[in-house]
Formats: sequence, C-alpha cells, structure tokens
Amino acid sequence: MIKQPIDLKQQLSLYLVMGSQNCKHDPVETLEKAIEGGVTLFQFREKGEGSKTGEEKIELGLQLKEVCHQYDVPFIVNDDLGLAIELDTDGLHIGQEDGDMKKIKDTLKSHQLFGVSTHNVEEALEAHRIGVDYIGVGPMFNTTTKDDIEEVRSPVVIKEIREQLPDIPIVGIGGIKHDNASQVIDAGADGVAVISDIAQADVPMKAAERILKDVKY
Ligand code: TZP
Ligand code: MG
Repeated sequence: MIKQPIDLKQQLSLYLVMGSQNCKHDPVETLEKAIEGGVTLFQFREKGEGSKTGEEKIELGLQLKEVCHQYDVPFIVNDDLGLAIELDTDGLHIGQEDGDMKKIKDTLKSHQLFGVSTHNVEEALEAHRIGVDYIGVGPMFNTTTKDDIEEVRSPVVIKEIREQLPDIPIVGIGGIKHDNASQVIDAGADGVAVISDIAQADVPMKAAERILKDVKY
C-alpha cells in the first residue's frame, strides 16, 4: 500500500493504462520508462487477445505493482475485483458492465481508489451518486486498441459532465495522443488516460514526456 494521493486530480494528469498485450517492448521496462517520463497513475489492464491469465497474470501484476511503488505511483487494476483484493492494489477500475458499482465499492478497502468508465452525463451522475473517486470518460477519439468501444464522444461530453459535476475528478480516454491531449484538458478533464501512444512507442519515456507537456501547460 502507498500513501493515497494528496490530490487525486493531479495524480490523474497522465494515467497509463496497459497490459502485456499492448506493449511493443517488455511491459515491466515499458512501465518503468513511462514513469520516468512522467506517468502519474497506472492501471494494469491485462485483457484481450494475447493477454496473460491465471498465475502469469498475477505474477506480472506483482512485478508492475513493485515498479509503481518504487516511484510512489498508485497501482490500479482493471475489472478484476478478486485481483484487487489479492494484490492489495491501490485501486480498482471497472466499466459499466462489470457488476454492481455500490457492492463493489463496499467490498474495496478504504485506502483503495475506485474508478468507473462512463460515456455520458447520466452514467457520470450515477457514478457520482455511488461515490466513486474518479470517472473515466470516452472514447474521446477513434481508437483501435479496444474493439468493443462505444461510439466516439469527443471532448464535448467532458464539457457537459463538467458543467453538471464541477468537482468530480475526470480523466479522458480513447485515441489520446500528444497532439490532441490538450483538447481533453481544455474541455475540463483533470488528466488523460493513454494506452498505445505510450505502450506502442519506440521510446515510451519520450512519448510520456511529450503528452505530459500537453497536459500541463
Ligand atoms: N476505454 C475506452 S477507449 C480505450 C479504453 C480502454 C482504449 C484506449 O486506448 P488508446 O490506445 O489510448 O486509444
Ligand atoms: Mg471493464
């Protein structure tokens, strides 16, 4: 367990989401270099074609958690409540289809962050009512990383959510790269969540640095 962020919004600035199936290079090395480039939060999303399961998934999760904690970066796990408990992660992120939000929130330990993916104002309001710590909103732009995506929303949806929920921590996701990240921040997000622009980069550290410049300007 690491100290919870003093300011979660700041921790959302550059949120790397990744599993071994997303990486051009070794995942442990990719994460380490990306953190050196400025990644502020990490989500282990070992999911889809080519991803690890069972013991292999747990083993990789443990290695990635260790890297995160060397740098004081919170380690969040995607979808898997069992793994969040087993690895005593710093948080869990789920989608709309991943179960009863309230029950899952009540199962987590008080130090564990709880994030939920949302696509519109209604889902954001419901997540807020349950008391989630932050919401992901997307997909902002076209992406080929996730095949079951909902329609592209554009940063306009963040603006709409921000008008209704002025204080909730928001991170945009989907097709975000160094040349469009500022649109997401300008719309009212506190940060950007990125897979391929970092995990598929030749030099993940440089890729992270490049996006971070757009987020903090
Ligand atoms: N949820 C909505 S879009 C997406 C997820 C997990 C994929 C984002 O990947 P990329 O490569 O940053 O577009
Ligand atoms: Mg999910």
